[in-house]
Amino acid sequence: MVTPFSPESAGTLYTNHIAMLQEGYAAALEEASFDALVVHSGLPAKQSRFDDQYWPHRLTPAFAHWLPLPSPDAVLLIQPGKRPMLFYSVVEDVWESGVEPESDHFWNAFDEIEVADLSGVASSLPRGRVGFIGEAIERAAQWNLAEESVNSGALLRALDRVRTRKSDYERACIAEANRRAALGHAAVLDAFVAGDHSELDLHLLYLRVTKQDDVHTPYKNIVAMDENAAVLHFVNYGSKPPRHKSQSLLIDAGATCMGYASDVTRTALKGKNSEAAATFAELIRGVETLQSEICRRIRPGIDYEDLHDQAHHLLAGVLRAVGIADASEGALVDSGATRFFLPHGLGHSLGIQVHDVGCRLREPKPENPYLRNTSVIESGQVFTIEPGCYFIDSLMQQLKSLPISSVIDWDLVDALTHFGGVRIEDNMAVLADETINLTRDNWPDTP
Ligand SMILES: [Mn+2]
Repeated sequence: MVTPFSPESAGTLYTNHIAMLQEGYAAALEEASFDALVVHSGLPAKQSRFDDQYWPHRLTPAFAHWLPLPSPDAVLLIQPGKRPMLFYSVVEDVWESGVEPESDHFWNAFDEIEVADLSGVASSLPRGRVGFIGEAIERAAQWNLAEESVNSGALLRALDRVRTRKSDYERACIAEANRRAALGHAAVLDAFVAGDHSELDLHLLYLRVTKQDDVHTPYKNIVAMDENAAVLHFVNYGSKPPRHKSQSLLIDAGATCMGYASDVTRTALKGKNSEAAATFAELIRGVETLQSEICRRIRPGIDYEDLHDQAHHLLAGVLRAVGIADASEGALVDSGATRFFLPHGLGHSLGIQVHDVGCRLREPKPENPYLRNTSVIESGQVFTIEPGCYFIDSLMQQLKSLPISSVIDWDLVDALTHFGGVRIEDNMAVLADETINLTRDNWPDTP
């Protein structure tokens, strides 16, 4: 069990997190031959050159790694062996207000320097090779930093590796992000079963229960009913409740805590009074069993891609069990048939970014083109496990043209197409001697 983050209990966790970053960043700087590092928090980005609206500000991930201060144009100076320095300016603005951080546990870790404007940062920079990370590269130019020091690939790769090994503080943040998301999922699943709601209704209900504005969710909620569940990233919510006796719902939605994301998917069905609905219910149970079996197999030292391949073998078993395919598991996997039902990867690294960095160190095998995690599983990693099974029209048409199509019950596939598909996704934290399911451990108790 990981205790979810709270401002009151953050003290030691956060101190240890900063100590880990000091060490990790010092090693990364040495590896990439830098003496110090400037991390810029980012600047508001215009949505279009033809308009004067701005995207919601997203912190530079390396900045968020140190502190959850949601301010644009702030600067962090990191020097091995020294306390990190934080520069920021308070701008009086009649149009905008600053965003307050949700918790103030982090201030003591930095030497804070309030400046009139950031041009003064240049005089505080140490001698030697100073790296710059951030999107606002005009700032690097203002401070006379060498062009090759800006977002250096060697440094970013070294820092990405630091990002894959989560501290206890980071696991607590992701646990709390899961607790928040789980409240929303539970409310949406209850509402779906109890009444007639549109996809838009359920999306808004999720935002309300998780106390998030749409622009603050870690990614755009996927709320898909029936056939829409076959669109892997469906976000064009319908505003009218569907009028069928049986309905499926796929909801893939997360939350954030201190800049850390959760990423959770559930699939539900109501109205099981048809043969096809009963089979789809069986398919949901099959994917759930598959998913928990894969979660059970997570161990340090295993290739994540091997788990992905094992998920295809288990999926072949599910396809056989529900009557979709009548061939051996080996034949269904080797022919590529399972890839048409499960085209995406088993999961991805999770942290500050919902598709976090550092776990796709090599290309996956050709049959797994969308796999975002090809790492060897290590203690400290946090990643998702999200197998699925879908009836995607274009992929079913391709499958029909292969010899293996003769073992598929196409009448059953046609009957199931109405339900779109299934995906079940949890967030897993790997420790040396145990693996923790941050999603299920933080699910609200059913009254
Ligand atoms: Mn995911």
